[in-house]
Amino acid sequence: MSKSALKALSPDLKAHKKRMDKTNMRKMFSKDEKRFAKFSTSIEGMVFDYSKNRIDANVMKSLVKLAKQAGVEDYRDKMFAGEVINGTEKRAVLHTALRNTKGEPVVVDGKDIMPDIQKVLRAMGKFSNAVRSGKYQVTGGKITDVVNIGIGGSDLGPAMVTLALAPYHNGPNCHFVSNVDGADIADTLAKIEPATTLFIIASKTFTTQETMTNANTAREWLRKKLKKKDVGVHFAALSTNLKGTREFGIEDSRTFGFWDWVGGRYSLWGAIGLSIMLAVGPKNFAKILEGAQAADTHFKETKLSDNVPVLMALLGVWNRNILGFATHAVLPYDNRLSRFAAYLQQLDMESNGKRVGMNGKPLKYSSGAVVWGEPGTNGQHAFYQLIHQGTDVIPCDFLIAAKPQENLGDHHALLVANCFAQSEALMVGKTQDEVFKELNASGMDAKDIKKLAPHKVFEGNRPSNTFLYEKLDPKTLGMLIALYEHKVHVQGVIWGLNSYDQWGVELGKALANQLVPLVKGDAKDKSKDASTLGLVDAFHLLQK
Ligand code: G6Q
Repeated sequence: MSKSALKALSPDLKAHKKRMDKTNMRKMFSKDEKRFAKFSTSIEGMVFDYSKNRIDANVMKSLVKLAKQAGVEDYRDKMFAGEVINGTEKRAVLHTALRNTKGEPVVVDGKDIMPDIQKVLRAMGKFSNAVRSGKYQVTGGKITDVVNIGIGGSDLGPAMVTLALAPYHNGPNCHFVSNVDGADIADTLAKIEPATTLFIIASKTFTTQETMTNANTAREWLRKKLKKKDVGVHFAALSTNLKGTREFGIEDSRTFGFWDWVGGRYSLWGAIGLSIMLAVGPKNFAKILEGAQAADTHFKETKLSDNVPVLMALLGVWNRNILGFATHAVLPYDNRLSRFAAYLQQLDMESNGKRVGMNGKPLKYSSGAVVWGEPGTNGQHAFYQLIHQGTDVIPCDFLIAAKPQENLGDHHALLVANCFAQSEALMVGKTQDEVFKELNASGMDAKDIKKLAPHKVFEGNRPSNTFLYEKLDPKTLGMLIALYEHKVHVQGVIWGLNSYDQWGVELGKALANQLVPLVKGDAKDKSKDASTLGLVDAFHLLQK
């Protein structure tokens, strides 16, 4: 079992750490000119360089052994085969079926689910074409703006992808409203015309507080601006809850379904991706699926020691559990991936932010790291100081395209140079000797040099991975996302936890519902703690 695999192999891995502590990457690179060749691989032309980690061949051997002993291959096959691997919700986990466009039948409860998936995909394609061409008419004629109202898994994926693929955008303008903070919808409504707007209510359950509140506000807004009878055509729904969509007044012909075996944060590949399809068109959407399918095939068929998502996961476990690094930064040198870290935060932290294993017992080791990040080069002028010289070591993923979408003078060469320089600087650092030499050469006096030198030393030996792809196109993006999905899956298996539930979000939701009447002043509840009651009282006072 996975839990025992990590525990059983911990002494071996800790012995490797001791060995690694006696050297550093700079030395390992200078001793071995083949280090890059040894510790990099590729998938569909995308290079994955993991040579700037505190590893050697023996570390990697033990990590691959860990994956084997943890049952990574077995769990991977169970997932693809539609077995119930989400134990606490008794569900299969089959987002991979959504992109199995040319593949084998996938059977759940004795039924091949592929025909239903294809039916929804075709319906999405037909609707998208009709909207994009203007064949689908609303009160003001052709739709100019689409507003996706959803939150969490029903927002982050489509919002991130639509932004990332801006150069492929040739459909209506897409807006995303997620927050229950009225500012979100108010700012969006201010930008659009009611007569030419389509609202997509994206909610698997069609009960989510934030989404339903925003959906009602959008409907009220339309009712005020248009004739009541015309409002219906301005709505579509993405949901598993047909009763809910009908009650809201959305026609079945504009309701696109999915299934229990698609988790919210894994759902952009199907109906939840409608806003993406409207923006970039069905052909580009198919390319996204194609890229994800390539990642699936690679994950299924490549040996563990060369398997990109498995390597990503194992290096993460090495950094988290053996070297003790608590966070992981994702740093795309691709400005249009500015929501990628936010998307991965949900994918990774909602999946693997768990304190008990599948058996319900507390884990005896750390699980999911804190994931965070921002695009470079902006981050360099902000938080990279801490990454280079802070007391915590932060493993990083750098992402960069070989070809830019725009050919604008030196921009791309500068971007690439910055990206490569950061991982180099993190790895090589700068020794005290080097600092002394540099300052001496600058003519500074010896006393000042002594004072300043410690501040200018870089420890180095700080780990990073680099993904280098040809271009941020739909296929590459689909592949990248799916690789991270599988990374999260593999880590969940190694930690022996259920990556596919999210009970940790429930308590706050329930307490918020309880607090609504208190906040609105409709009820009193003295059973709450003094801080919560104090805040409610202070809120009422400030409102006066
Ligand atoms: C994702 C989670 C969560 C979910 C939202 C929205 O894996 O389940 O982020 O996507 O809570 O839920 P609905 O789609 O049901 O509105």
